[in-house]
Amino acid sequence: MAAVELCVKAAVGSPDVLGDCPFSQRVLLILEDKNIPYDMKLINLGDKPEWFLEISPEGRVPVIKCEDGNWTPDSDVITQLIEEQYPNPSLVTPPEYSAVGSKMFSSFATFLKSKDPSDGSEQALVNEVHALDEHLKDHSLFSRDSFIKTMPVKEHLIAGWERKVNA
Ligand SMILES: N[C@@H](CCC(=O)N[C@@H](CS)C(=O)NCC(=O)O)C(=O)O
Repeated sequence: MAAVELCVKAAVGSPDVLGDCPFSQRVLLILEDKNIPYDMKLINLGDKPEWFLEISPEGRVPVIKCEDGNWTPDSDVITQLIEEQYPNPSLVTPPEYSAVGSKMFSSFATFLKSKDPSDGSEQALVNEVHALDEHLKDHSLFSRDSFIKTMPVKEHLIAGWERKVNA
């Protein structure tokens, strides 16, 4: 058994397949890119096992167990923990790229809330998306092995969101 164990979301309707949780995917990508061996445990969030609720009382994934033997929830905390325990290769964004996409969420939120079509919020969002698009042309993420290996299939992505959209 690997030193690292990770609970992630199983696909809705296919509990033996990796599902569509961006927080789980984020941690999987980091483990893959750092070449850290891990055991992945798929959790059916529609039917959570007792042992899982004991290690994750809020019933959320991802939850990770590293070499210290403790289970840790939350992808932000897990990301920091992995970076501390496995510093090489570092996945910290180089300072020269740290601004790329950094205003994506705020510009999207401002655009969505805007009631004035001429307030520039649409253009600000377009500029931000364009800058990220340009960056990705030279720094492709989506063709990386780690990305392909941890990507949920389209059907499971739709199934994962369907419940929330139709609720
Ligand atoms: N802040 C948490 C959010 C984790 C989260 O909300 N995960 C969802 C799945 S994507 C979950 O476990 N939801 C519980 C459920 O659906 O019962 C993180 O960054 O890890």
